[in-house]
Amino acid sequence: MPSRLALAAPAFPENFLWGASTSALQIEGALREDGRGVSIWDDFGRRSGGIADGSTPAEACDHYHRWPEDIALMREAGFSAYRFSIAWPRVLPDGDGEVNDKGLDFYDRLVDGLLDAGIRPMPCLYHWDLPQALQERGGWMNRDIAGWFSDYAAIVAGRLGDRVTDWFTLNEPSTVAIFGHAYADHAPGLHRGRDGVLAALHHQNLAQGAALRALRAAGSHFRLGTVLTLQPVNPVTDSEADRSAAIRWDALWNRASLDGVMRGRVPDVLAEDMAAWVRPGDLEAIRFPLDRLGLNYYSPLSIQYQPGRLYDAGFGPSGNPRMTAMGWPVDPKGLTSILAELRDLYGNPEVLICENGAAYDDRPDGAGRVDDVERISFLRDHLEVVAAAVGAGCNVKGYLVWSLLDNWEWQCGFSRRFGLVYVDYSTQRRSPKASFDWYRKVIKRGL
Ligand code: PNW
Repeated sequence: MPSRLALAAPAFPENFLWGASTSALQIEGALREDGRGVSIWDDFGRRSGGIADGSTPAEACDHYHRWPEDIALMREAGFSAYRFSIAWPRVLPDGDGEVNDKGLDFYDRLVDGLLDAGIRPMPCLYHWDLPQALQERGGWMNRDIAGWFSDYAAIVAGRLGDRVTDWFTLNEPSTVAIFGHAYADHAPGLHRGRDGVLAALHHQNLAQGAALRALRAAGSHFRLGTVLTLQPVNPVTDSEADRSAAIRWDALWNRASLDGVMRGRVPDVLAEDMAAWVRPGDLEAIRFPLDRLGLNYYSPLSIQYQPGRLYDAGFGPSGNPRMTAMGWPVDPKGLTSILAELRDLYGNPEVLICENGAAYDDRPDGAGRVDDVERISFLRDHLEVVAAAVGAGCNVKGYLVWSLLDNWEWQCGFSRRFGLVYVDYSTQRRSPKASFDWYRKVIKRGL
């Protein structure tokens, strides 16, 4: 007879961290309250006309006022960790100079509330809401931003560092660089091509290195990380043109950030162009021994040769019929290969999965329930991969779902729902979806 053990569901280590992630701009609202300055995303939609439903993040989920209710939801789900972001313009309305204590007070209350609920706060210092005043000085294209960002990091650590030990610096620098500085569908909405992307990548790397050192100086016991979105990049065909386009895209999307912080290196295919931005000593300043790597995983990418696009590379069909409402293919094996690569080629760093999740067309039934079976399958399939990777020696220490709440999904506005909790934006009523109950059970009893 087979032993019961052999049939046991995939297991997660003790002390595995469970929770979810959010970001300030996507949930807080209250953009004009308590002295917050303007961010590049506040009015981006109106300026660019590029937000799918014409909405703004002015109210979002009103988390700025409803955070106690949101912490109660996390507690109910049994979270042990929560990653949120700190809005730079709440802390420094002009990006540097005068500190706005009222902005810091909000995060003070939030951190205390989380600790009271037994949930570990894991703030990320930059999730895309750059102070507009800094954009006017060049933003991520100005090398001085390394100093602006590390000063901001030191201020936040000075205020919260007596209670917060886990810190992340940037969220997805490659998304910021490419979507914000070349494709223009993210703020600041620039069409600056290669120069824009490489400058923004390099200056984010520099800023991250400077901020990590400032945080280390503020707390030798801090656990420091940064958050990258890593996607296996597959050429659409086997042609030489598609394969070399995929190598260039992999360098831009994954390696410029990953090899920067982990190895102090610029990927070969970018080295010549990047040389315009790199000064002596920069690569040493970028490399940093992280305590953990934050990993966001959504899907693999299919890339093909498209002359005229950024680095003559563009998105092609994945051929995968299983897709989320974002049009992203569902492919948990991509996560397997990223985790194996971090183990085999990058020294098996400690990894916290900081985002994984899916948007679906959720609609409450007559009783107000959302039976989001597709999200449950998505999460289950990815968690099985995580459990298997841990069994295969990958150093994954936790898993955070994107996202706790439905929220303001950047250029998609409110039209895409990623939450474990449904939000009715006319009343701000929160209703846990079926996936919320499912996740609560997984946290308690395993898969
Ligand atoms: C991440 N892509 O963004 C962000 O960190 C979140 O704020 C966001 O809500 C979430 O994923 C869902 O979109 C991404 O095009 C944006 O590959 C774009 C891409 C990936 C992640």
